[in-house]
Amino acid sequence: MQHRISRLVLLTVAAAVPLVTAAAPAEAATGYARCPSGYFCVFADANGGGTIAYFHHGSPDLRQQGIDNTVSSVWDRSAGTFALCDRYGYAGNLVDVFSGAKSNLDAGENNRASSVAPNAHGCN
Ligand SMILES: [Ca+2]
Repeated sequence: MQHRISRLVLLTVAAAVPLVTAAAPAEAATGYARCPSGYFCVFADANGGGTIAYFHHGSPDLRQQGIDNTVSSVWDRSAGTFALCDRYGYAGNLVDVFSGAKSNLDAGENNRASSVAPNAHGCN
């Protein structure tokens, strides 16, 4: 009986995680291949490496996804354009990322994004 209760608690915790975070790490695939179709994906390392976060509607604060000031590559698998912003709350334009774009960030944009806006020129 003791064992059964412990397992129930673990299942509850695991189920709650996706509700707290807007993005979750994928462990099976590697690199860019982890980016789900239809999402805008950002990666902490070049060439789709490292921590991944992916969005339908962006994020006002990339600390929530554990990828603040570390984004080094992107893949926009959505139909729309997203903008990387230097500061929280969609402030400080860095670069627009268009549908289908898949690349490393330029040196001036690397490791700076702190929020992701869900449209072109979306950063204030
Ligand atoms: Ca920043």
